[in-house]
Amino acid sequence: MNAKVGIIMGSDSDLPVMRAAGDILSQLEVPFEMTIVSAHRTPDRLYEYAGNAEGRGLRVIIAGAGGAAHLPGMAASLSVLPVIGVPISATRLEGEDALLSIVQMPAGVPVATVAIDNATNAGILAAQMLATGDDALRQRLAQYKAALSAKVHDKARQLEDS
Ligand code: RP5
Repeated sequence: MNAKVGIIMGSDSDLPVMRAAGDILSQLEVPFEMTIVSAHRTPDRLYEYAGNAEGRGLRVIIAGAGGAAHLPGMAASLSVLPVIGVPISATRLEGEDALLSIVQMPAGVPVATVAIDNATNAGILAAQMLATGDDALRQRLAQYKAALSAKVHDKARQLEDS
């Protein structure tokens, strides 16, 4: 199946965090692709990737980066696809640098930013965007949320009974 979500990251050192976005998309049966695109080390590749993303059938881009994290913002500047940014804890500033860099986009060029290292939420948000036009996916998301809720009820019961 053709990828609907493009997951990109600035470095292979981001993979341990970014893998979680792919895991949740697999669970929700959303086709995705994953690769490395560095805004600073491979700017030409970034222009090519973001410029061709929509034409290749992608509908959402998830971009993870640490430090001077320009990848999500630049991807957003080069495409009209929604971009979800994942700030990665990659430096001694533990992701606060990336968070501020990603979230502080100028008016007109938004990036939906999730919490530091929370690639799972980026995957869920991407699926929710796609689900606005996909009833079956909407159903799978509703089941996912119901399972989260059931887990909390179970834990509450266990605590109360202990
Ligand atoms: C950023 O610099 C990457 O997204 C990564 O989080 C960080 C460190 O990259 P490496 O030096 O480990 O390749 O561009």
